Amino acid sequence: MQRRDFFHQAMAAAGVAVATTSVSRSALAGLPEPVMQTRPDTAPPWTPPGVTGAGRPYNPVVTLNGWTLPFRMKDGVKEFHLVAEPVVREMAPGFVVNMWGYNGQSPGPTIEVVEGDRVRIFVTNHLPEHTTVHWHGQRVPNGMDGVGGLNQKQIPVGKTFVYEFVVRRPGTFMYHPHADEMTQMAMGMMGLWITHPKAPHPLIAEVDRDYAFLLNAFDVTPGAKTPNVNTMLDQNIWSWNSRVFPGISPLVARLNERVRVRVGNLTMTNHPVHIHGIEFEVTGTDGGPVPTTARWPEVTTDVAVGQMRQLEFVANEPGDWAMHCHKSHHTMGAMGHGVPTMIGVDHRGLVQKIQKLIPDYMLMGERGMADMGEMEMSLPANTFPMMTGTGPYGPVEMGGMFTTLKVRAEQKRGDYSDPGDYVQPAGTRAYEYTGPVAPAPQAPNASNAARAPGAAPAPSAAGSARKPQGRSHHGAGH
Ligand SMILES: [Cu+2]
Repeated sequence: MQRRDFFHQAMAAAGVAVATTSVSRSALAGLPEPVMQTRPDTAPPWTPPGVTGAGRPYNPVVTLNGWTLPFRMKDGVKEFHLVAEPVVREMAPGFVVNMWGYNGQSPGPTIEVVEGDRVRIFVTNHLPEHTTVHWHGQRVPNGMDGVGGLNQKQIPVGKTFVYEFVVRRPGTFMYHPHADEMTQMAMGMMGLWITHPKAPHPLIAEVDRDYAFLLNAFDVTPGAKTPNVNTMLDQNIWSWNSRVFPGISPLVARLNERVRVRVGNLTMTNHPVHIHGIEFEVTGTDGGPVPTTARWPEVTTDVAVGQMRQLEFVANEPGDWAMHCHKSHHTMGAMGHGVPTMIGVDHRGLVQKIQKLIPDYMLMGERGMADMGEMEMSLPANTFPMMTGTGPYGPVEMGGMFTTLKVRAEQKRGDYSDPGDYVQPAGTRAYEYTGPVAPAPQAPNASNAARAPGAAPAPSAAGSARKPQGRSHHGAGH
């Protein structure tokens, strides 16, 4: 009963559901009761309240649209219970995907420990096939490294394996299967692992806010609910912690707080993570803290496949700042491939004719793609718009790997709630010039693509503006 009460009290505020089966004495002696998360909201930071042996106090991480897995102490060992299982993840409001994950969600819960801890992780396999868990980046005994066939037998369906090791290195790590990797990661099996230093560390700053998320990607045909697992590079859903904007929580900071953001990449391509409004330094990787002399200022850092990056900055510029992957097609929502570039192509009169044959036909991108942000598209039942999300000044025209960094003077310390839209001081916003305009000079051979909307098309319009349509990734909206 004590165990149940502890979990209930600790997790009630975080919206975490504890399995409702009763706990027998034998269960307490054996497997820790699995803790399940039923909601995709960002859970408040979690620390083990009053647990003896839980290590020195640390400032816990906040996992974007995720949560931290509670443990129990048993004879000085931190015991966790991961359950690998099919889950249904809400990637954005109205858009759910059948995934595989851990303890009710994809990604799985963040495991958060202190350097020097001995951990024992029970992994129960409720997937339809075997699995393993690899503790990416950590120093572990060879038999605990989780590569199926090489380090251990894969965990059969229905069985529970135990991993046990001492956490040797502080830093930012991940966990994921090393069994049928392509399928299991394409289905969303992954999680974060954070190890706090056991003592003040010269290269690891004490920060006010510590955010963490994984870059992941899926290929979900618009209207479908299950990812295509054989897709190698052409994923169409680009997500952070299996969420897409506007379903991704903002990163919130009080003015002048020091903020750390831990980003790991388990997609099949690299992601240049870009933050507006401030400059940051990469203070650590999955290999460890970066020496101070090896750091330099950045506003974008590339996170390659299988890498982790720790970004740190002082949030000293108030506002709502965009934070996104700089590959522009990664801030797009679901869309099919093979869409030709239509800029400059004159469609006047054509749409109505096509709609007689295909009622759903929609003209895409005659003036660029910005119109898509406000167009009411008729969408298949289970997907999200290609560009989505609205700011105080209209459509944001981005989806996918995008969120905001919200810096406020009035945000309270430790308050992670969304402060709403930033109110810009008077006279500090871009505005329309309404004075006289001289005719713009034009180059003699100006491209047809640059003509003003509504202007008469040049004779070679369609031929010159359309890109070849051979391979799908030459399409505009890929
Ligand atoms: Cu990207």
